[in-house]
Amino acid sequence: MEQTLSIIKPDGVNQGLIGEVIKRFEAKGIRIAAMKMLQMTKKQAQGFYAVHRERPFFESLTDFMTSGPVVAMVLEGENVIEKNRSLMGATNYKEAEEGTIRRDFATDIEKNVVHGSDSPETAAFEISYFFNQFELVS
Ligand code: IDP
Ligand code: MG
Repeated sequence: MEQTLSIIKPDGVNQGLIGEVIKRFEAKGIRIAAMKMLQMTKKQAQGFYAVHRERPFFESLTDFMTSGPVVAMVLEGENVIEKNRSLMGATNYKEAEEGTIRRDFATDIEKNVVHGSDSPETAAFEISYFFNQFELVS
């Protein structure tokens, strides 16, 4: 059984999309193994997105991610990393397929509603960044 980290970003929470996003996960048979709402500090966001620290959008991205509360979730299921990525849609919502979360609700390449781990290695790092083993219900 695979696990991945999902985050409903501040723009998603602001738009009132927590229920909508979770509904899409559950409709696909994805199980939620852990969930919490929090507001990231700048340091926490910089650490989370450390792989992007040399990118021109790093400063803006980490400001955005700390601008309001987020909902972090551990999703569980067969092939859930890829399943979640396909529900999310492409990074740039203009290139995302119809019916994806980003195509339906993103307003900007940065403000794209959801985060999802992109590999087993990043999933392991990202899950442990927000959750300890006692917070996971398997
Ligand atoms: P992903 O979220 O689809 O995995 P990444 O390339 O990992 O996309 O980028 C992380 C986040 O950084 C994106 O979700 C988006 O919020 C932001 N981002 C990515 N590319 C750009 C860009 O070209 N301009 C502004 N923000 C970007
Ligand atoms: Mg990514």
